Amino acid sequence: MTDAPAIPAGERLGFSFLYFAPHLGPEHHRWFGRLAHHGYALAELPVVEATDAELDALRTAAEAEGLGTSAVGFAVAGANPISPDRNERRAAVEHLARLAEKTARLGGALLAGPIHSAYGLWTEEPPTEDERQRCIEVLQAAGERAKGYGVTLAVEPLNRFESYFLNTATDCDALVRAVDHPHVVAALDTHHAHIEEGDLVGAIQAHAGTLGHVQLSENHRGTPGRGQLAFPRVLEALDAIQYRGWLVVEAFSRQSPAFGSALRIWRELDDGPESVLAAGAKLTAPRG
Ligand SMILES: [Mn+2]
Repeated sequence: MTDAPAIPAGERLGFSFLYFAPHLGPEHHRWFGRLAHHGYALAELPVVEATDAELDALRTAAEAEGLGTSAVGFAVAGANPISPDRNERRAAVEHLARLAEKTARLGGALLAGPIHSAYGLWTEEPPTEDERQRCIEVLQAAGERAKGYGVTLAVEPLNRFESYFLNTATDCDALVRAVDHPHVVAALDTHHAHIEEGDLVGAIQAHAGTLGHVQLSENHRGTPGRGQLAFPRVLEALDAIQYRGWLVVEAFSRQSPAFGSALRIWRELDDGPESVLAAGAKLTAPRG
């Protein structure tokens, strides 16, 4: 736990570009200016499919608007951290190291996402202790590689419909403690937590020593503040554990139709990007 003074939540507010697409191009650069306009300090950018040239262009565009960057990525089939195949686990370390390198190329210091197990891969069984041990070893090695890039890896639990391996804050906290590497921390996404946790405040308390990244996302993943998430309670609970990291608004859409379908978003959830940006910025605005 840090004794650093609290930076106001509004100055730690970010927006995830996954709202627009999983693979960003020049057509997305204009949104950095809109983030800055709405008061965001950070752009969280998907890096899995990004080329170095695209990362350089994104960094330039973000910096021109005075925005910091973080990255979002995930583990993939063929490089699954929990695979029984040793070569595949080596590939997982390389994949995560490459994501950390891409994060640094963006000028960022944090990569968040489901990096614990390959996204979309199922055994049709609950997680095993062997899988957990493999994950710990891969994240230890990946954390050491990330450290070389000045990047911290934030491990994000997903809800049961997207991952069988890591669903809850308690399990994530225990995993990160077992990894025991200064460049590996826990992440909390309120969308997943809303599904999996009995009590969101309790989940945040369970993270007190390991939480290094937060994504603010509605139960329906649409416009934040227009769903069932009690964001004021979440922010209060984060203050209470002296969380000092980023607060990244994560909403999804059909802006990229294929990505929307992959996320099972079958209807319009919002009134467009400007409305979502404004609603997200309101989450941390002083009340009263
Ligand atoms: Mn998330």
